[in-house]
Formats: sequence, structure tokens, C-alpha cells
Amino acid sequence: MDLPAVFDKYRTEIDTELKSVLVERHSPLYDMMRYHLGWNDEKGKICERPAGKALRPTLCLLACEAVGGEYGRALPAAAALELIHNFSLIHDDIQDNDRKRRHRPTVWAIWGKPQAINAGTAMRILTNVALSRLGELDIPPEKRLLVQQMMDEASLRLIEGQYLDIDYEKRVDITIQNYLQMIGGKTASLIACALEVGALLGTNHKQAINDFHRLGWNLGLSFQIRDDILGTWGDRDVTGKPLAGDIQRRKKTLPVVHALENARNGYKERLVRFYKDGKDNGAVIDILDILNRTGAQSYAQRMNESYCLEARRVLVGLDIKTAARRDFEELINFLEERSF
Ligand code: GRG
Repeated sequence: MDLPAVFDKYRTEIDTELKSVLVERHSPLYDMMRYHLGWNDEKGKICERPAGKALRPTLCLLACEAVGGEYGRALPAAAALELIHNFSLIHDDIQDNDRKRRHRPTVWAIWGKPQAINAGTAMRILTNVALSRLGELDIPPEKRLLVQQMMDEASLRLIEGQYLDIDYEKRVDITIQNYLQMIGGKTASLIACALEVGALLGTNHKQAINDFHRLGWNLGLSFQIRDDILGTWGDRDVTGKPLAGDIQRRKKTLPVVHALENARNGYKERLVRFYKDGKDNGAVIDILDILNRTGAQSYAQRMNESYCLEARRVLVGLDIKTAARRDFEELINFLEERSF
């Protein structure tokens, strides 16, 4: 499972910055976080476990450099973004009852839900600790405040999106518009924030900062749509998540919303029955069959590609160096086809 080279570019520094936030903290609470981040095993022993891709911090640092900034000055913000993302994953696994993430048992599956809630919530607060290091790097107070506000707003959008995601589980009247509102909140808002904050820490040019937000918004929508495809048809040995997990959890992913709109007669009734009553777990194969018959996977992939195309359009309009442009192109190509 190879990530494109652009993900290696800042990886060591991102990890060092993240570890510095946790280093002096010895309560077992932080061991749960270190486990989740892939640095410790469940006994607290240092080891290397499958970790996340660090997409959001990588995007933040790329944007900072692309606009002519020194990426080192954005490292605290990059760490903060990864903490927000991981806080949301710990809570998401609890809310969805998911026992597997990144090929390992989830935090709650090991320590129980009450303690996992503590670890996730404390991780969100550590975001502010990470951001306090922006002061040591002489980032002006007005910019630091702005970064903090952007991250708070993105966190609120994330929770609003998650609210909709859970609310939609029992509904069968979800439109593509409703779906886009939900994923805009739960996924695109933080990815857009990552690029916007990175640009803000590298330049004062307002148009460039806005353009990076727009780039991130399109990348975020495409990212979640591909995630929906992987959550339905992905290979569990590659994704590290349960097989057809999104169907089992009655998620209104884009393939499902499309099938609910396009299935006819008996197939439509079958879908509605499955998504309305919480039982009938043996029906996953049937639902996959209906999704395949309605062309739901190719529809979702076309939507993913259309947001990648829009991202490429924004990229063309950005006044950045060729090397930075190549890095973003490599990232977009990965997001379009990724299998994990
Ligand atoms: C405060 C109770 C409370 C909840 C917070 C749980 C929540 C709100 C939001 C969840 C949002 C969520 C999980 C969105 C999905 C985003 C997504 C596609 C995650 C996967 O991201 P990757 O692939 O993960 O970047 P890695 O493992 O690479 O870090």
C-alpha cells in the first residue's frame, strides 16, 4: 500500500511536531492517543503500527510552501489539524460501533466507550496546545487568532456534518443535495481549512488564501465520495475497515442515495425496507446487488472525478511554482483512484 511520494515530504516533521504535543504527558489517557496514532501498542509499549495518511497536515504544509511561505512556520497548525481529524475518528468509531480502523482494534474496542470518549475529547483540546507553539515562531497574534477561529469553525462544521450523517441513517428521503451538505460538513470543511490555514501562514494575499479554500473544498468532496466507494466495495485487507461496513451501518453514502433515487419497483421496495428497519443484516449481499444493478459505483466515481476536475481547474488558476503544482497534481491523481 504505497502512498505517493508527496505524502513523505513532511511526514517526519509532522510526526515530530505531533509527538512534542504529547511527550510530557504520562497519564494512560495519552497512551490511548499514542495507540490510536500508531506509536504504541495497547500495553503502552513503543512500536510502529499502521498509522493514518496525514493528508490534512500534508495539505496544510504544501499550501504554505506553494504561496512562498516557510513550511516550518505552519507545523503547529499541521499538527493541530491532524489532532482534530483523529479526535473525530475516535468519536466516529464509538458512534458507529466500529471495532476496526487502520487494520487494528479501535480505541473503544480496547478501552471501552467511556474512556474512548475521554481520549477523543482530550485530543481535541490538545489542538490548542499544539497551536500555542505558533507564538514561539513569531506568527503575529492576529493570524494566530484567525487560525484558531478557522479551526473552531471547521470543527463545528465537522460535528454538524456528523449530526446529519447519523440523522440520515433512518431516512430514505435523502437527496444528492442533502448528501453534499452532509459530506461538506463532515469531511470537506476540515480539508478546506487545512489548505486555507496553510496559505494564510505563508502569505497575506487574500485571493490566494480563498483559492486554496476552494481547492480544499473540492478535494474534500472528492475524498469523501471515494471513501464511500471504498466503504462499500473496498478490499478490507487494503482499507483496514470492515467489508461493506457502510451498508451494515445503514449509511446514506452517495451510491445508496443514487440507488434510492434510481431503483424501480421491487428493488426500490427492498432498499426502503432495508434502510427503514434496523434489522435484516443478512441482506447486505442483496443491497450490493441492487447497487450494482443501478450503476451506483460508476455514478459515484463520475462524481468523484467531477470534483477532481474542478480542483484541477482551481489549481490552474493558482500562481504557484511548478514543483508545488506537481505535488498537488500527484495528490489529486491519488484521490481520484485511491484504494485505501
Ligand atoms: C464531538 C461527539 C463528537 C463528535 C465529533 C465524530 C465526528 C464529530 C465527526 C466524524 C467525521 C468523520 C469521521 C468524517 C469522515 C472523514 C474521513 C473520510 C475520514 C478518513 O480519513 P483518512 O482516510 O483517515 O484521511 P486516515 O486513517 O488516513 O487518517
